[in-house]
Amino acid sequence: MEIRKEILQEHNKKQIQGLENDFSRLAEKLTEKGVNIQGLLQRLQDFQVAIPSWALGAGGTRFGRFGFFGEPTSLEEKIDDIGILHALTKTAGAVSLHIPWDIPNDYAAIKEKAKGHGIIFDAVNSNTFQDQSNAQLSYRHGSFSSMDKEVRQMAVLHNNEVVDIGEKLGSKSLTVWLADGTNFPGQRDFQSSLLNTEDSLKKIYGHMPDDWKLFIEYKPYEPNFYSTVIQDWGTSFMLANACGDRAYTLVDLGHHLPNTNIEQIVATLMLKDKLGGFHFNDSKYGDDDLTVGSIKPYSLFLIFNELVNGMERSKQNPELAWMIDASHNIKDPLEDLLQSLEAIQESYAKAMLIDQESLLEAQSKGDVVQCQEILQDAFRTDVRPLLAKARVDLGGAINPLKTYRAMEVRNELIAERGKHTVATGL
Ligand code: RM4
Ligand code: MN
Ligand code: MN
Repeated sequence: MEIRKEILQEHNKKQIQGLENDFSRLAEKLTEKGVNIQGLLQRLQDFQVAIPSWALGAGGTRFGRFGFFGEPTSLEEKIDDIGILHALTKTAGAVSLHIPWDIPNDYAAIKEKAKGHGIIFDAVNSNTFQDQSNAQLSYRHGSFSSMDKEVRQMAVLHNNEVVDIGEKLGSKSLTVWLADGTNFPGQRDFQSSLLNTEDSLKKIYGHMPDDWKLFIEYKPYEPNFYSTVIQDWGTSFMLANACGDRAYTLVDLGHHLPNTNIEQIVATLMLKDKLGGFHFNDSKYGDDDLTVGSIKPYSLFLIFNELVNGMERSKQNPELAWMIDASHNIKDPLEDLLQSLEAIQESYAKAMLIDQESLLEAQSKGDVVQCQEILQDAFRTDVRPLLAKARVDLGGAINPLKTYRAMEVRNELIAERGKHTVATGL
């Protein structure tokens, strides 16, 4: 199924007058404050977030999985789903493939399909956290960090293969999330685990083409509960430095212990030009992978403040690879992603509204109250008309979720694909 432009426009027609009114009121207020509206709209329009190929079906927990109806059963159908998101929002113009869950059968055809939807192939993701069905050896006791040289070799070769697959699609980066770690004290030696990991990463880095980047994720716990080899940003940063200039740390919002100051991590990494990618989600406890902005929107805004700041100030830091990394256990995956995309754009827009000059002045005077006022003035602004305007000018929907429902997209997908289909992924 595809979103037909004429039908989308019909839905927009009913809301366009309301939007114009809201937008001009907001634009007037913001212009008075010295905001460059056109610049803001442009930046919103340029902001594209990758959708991971494993997040278009229902996610599960270790206790079970409740499937969602009309899930995509092939990579082609997954790309079509992202096409729906992109047609409605104009901000989901990329896909991040997970290998081996989504290995293309026909490269030319899949590239053609993606192109037709205006979708590019962003970072490719490897998987050494599960044993593959035809594998000779097991990752039970780790992959990059394993004490067994042959297992390490298998993990490196898998990653090299992922790079080769990405190459054929036009991807320019590899994201590594390493699940290696231990469940019990004494289970393995920390130092040699780290050394083995560094060695494996260097081999993969060496295999990458010269214009590729390596993103190294970190996570404190899960699936291992006593120790994780790459447990925090410091370890990732250290490994990235050991690999070379084109290796970077990747921050996933859910990969921190409760109350960690993520915005400060972002600021530090960007200062050192070492932030390569960013995974969006939200959480209450750990790597909950909930809808972006559903639990802690103010934190997200503060993080975006540092991202926006970093993008201005750290010119050597590469353009970030943005991706939603959420799991949809209970909602329609596409609706969930629409909500996440909206929350990301909302936070980004609000962060761009922060009056940085006045903030600096208040900071230098030690006026703590005023500093907070400045941040919260931006946070409390209702920027939704701006987002809608940015979208509509590109041919997207004024209200993507409403339009998705009005068009009965899920029912159409069920009619096309059947009810009890299951997507590959988590
Ligand atoms: C991990 C991590 C990775 C993602 C997997 C599926 O927790 O966030 O980015 O590839 O989950
Ligand atoms: Mn992630
Ligand atoms: Mn995660």
